[in-house]
Amino acid sequence: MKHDQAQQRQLKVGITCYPTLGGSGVIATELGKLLLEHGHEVHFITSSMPFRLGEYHPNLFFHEVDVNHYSVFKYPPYDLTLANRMAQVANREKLDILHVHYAIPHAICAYLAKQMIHHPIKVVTTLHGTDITVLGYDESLKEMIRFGIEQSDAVTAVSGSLVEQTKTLLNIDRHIHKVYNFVDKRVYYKRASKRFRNKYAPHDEKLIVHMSNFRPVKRTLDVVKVFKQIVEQIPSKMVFIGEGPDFPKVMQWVQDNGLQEKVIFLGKQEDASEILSQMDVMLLPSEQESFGLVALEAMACGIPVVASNAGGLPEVVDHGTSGFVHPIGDVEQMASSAMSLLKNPDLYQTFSDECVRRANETFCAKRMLRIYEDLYYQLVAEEESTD
Ligand code: GMT
Repeated sequence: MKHDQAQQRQLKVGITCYPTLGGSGVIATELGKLLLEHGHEVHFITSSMPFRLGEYHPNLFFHEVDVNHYSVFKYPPYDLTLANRMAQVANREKLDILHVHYAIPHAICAYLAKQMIHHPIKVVTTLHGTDITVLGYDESLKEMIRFGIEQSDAVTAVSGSLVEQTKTLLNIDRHIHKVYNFVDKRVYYKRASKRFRNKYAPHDEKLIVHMSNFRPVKRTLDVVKVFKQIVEQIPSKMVFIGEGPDFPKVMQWVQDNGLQEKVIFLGKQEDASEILSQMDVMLLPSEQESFGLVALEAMACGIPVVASNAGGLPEVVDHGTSGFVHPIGDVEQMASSAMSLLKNPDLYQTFSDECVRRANETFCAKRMLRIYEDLYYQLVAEEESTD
């Protein structure tokens, strides 16, 4: 079958990701929803229901990977159970594509599953960052990551920076497609709601936001250090969304610096779109960030981002037009850039407009869907032309 003939038909796509809170799970889930809207059949093969999956759809299936904790095993065999489930589902449902998010362990599970699948199936692996930028340095896993990437039928990475890092670090020659993350503008947009502002910023204080899982790579202490400089000059409040390992350190720092009344900890929020759209500036000073999906979500709501220049962040935040990027750890410059926006309403408005334009054009969800869809069709057509 030719490429354009293959393009006519509905595809059956299996998606595996870590379904809990986190950018990779969000992207995998949102892609699944877009594929459904385009008439495809989508099978999530995951350890639990992806958290943003939404309402019932006749072409949507969820296959739970239920890991048994047999006492003979010291470690629960998630990887093997997942590979077995992938093969079961693919054989029964005649899946065309297995799209896995994260090389380790998901690309390896898909490779294993493929050996047990009785019809041609193509494996697409999307790299999100930690699998390369952290695990890629681990000698006990490096060969396995390289193997997973080389054995996939197609590999994508969420930024140009991640493509380059993967090739260099793992010494990989094969083509890796750069497919940026995306944002759904029906969810992330400048809203009229003032519910958050009315409660937390009744005197029109500026609202600075940071959203993450508080892993050390997020450098959350830099966030409060930047905020301290801002609040000394501009009436403002700091809003933290999320929780994680460095959370206690941040709480302690806030207390030691007498900022308790100025800092709001909201904890994990399943849908932060309404809150984000009422903020003024986002801070994202990460040590590593292959893309920075939260920055894009903020931009789509018209919120400029002040970030570090780590990984893919400079590809998302265009320095000097939609936000600012500064060297990792440079809290002085980050504070100064944030204040230049907060003190100058005209400049702020220009940046805010550019954020929305950039989020909706450069990172348009429909465009990214087309790229993934074309990749699937190309792989299926290759297979069918060899039949
Ligand atoms: O940043 C995290 O700790 C979560 C991680 C994940 O698995 O969701 O995020 C990674 O993937 C996101 C979606 O592609 C990217 O936006 C994040 O930048 C990336 N995190 C890192 O590179 C540290």
